[in-house]
Amino acid sequence: MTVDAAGNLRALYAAAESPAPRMVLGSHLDTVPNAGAYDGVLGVVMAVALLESLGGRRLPFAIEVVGFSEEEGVRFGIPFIGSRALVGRLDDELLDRKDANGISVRTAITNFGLNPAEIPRAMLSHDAIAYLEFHIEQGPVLASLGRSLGAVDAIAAQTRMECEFLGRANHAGTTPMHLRHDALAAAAEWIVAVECTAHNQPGLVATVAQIAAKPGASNVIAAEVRVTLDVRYKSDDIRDRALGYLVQQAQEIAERRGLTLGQNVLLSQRAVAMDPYLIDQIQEAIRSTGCQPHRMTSGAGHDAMILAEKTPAAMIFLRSPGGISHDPAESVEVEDVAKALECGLHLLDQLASSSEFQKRMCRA
Ligand code: HGY
Ligand code: MN
Ligand code: MN
Repeated sequence: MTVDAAGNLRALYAAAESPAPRMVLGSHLDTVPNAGAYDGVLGVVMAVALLESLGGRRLPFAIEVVGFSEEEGVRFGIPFIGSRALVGRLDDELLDRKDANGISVRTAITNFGLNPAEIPRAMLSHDAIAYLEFHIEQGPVLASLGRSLGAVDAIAAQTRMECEFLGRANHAGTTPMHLRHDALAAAAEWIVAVECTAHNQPGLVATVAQIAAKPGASNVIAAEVRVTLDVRYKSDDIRDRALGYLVQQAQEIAERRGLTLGQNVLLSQRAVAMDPYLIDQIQEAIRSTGCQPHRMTSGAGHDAMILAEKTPAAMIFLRSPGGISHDPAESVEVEDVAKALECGLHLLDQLASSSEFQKRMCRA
């Protein structure tokens, strides 16, 4: 196993003969604050377990397992740092991005004992012909249908941004209500408007989950409030339209209250379709386990949407009991993990003997 310059863990399971094209299996190693135990890391562990299940058997293609170093975007506000390195998008702008302590991605990589200058060597191998990711669904769909496994057909578009409501601090006891430019009241009005807008557009989700108010004293009217916005939808156009409307609402609220508005887009990720052929193969493999597959769109973002820029990508979802994720109550059913592994073995055998996959191997 090696550690690449972006901190991704990487290991190669050789093919029956070399040289041979490779399939990549992986997911992310990081997670969110107060998280569950499965988001990301389950996919890495399942990739390793799948290789172990081969019992030393070799396939016509090699298998590279990747544990991505950073996918959530918690520390630096911008996600997919690990997988961007594999598609050549871990650029200087992102490397210069700083965390809350003023430490840049570049410095964090160096402090970890790696060399940012070697990031270009982390690129996905040119002989990669597929990327597959096992991941918990993180939502209620499979559990509500009583299904163990899902085949992801697309990953929703998402935008993450920060908005700043810039008002004026003043004394909480002496400033009459009609003379205030209260940044926290403005942000609060907008947060309710964001939720209301999303409720009115079926399938749209919009979340304000971080808020920071300055100066933050209980007897001082807030001068500056920074909030984050996360907007997602299965298509780019509706996501874009909703985002435009929400920003316009923020501007209208700020103007009406005599404030100004700052805004900064942290991530604008288009919706990404998974590879149709791999989706079909996954559904067939799920059926081979005796399970009924469910084809579905992922509301959560995944490294597969980044890898899809360079190689056909697809995902296998495992049921999330209770639909809970990004919380310690996140779980998986042991029998679903067993079914997913069985599905993975069927899938590898299907691809190893498939003429379409042979063609893709020849083109690699
Ligand atoms: O937030 C997400 O889309 C995922 O957890 N990275
Ligand atoms: Mn996550
Ligand atoms: Mn994840």
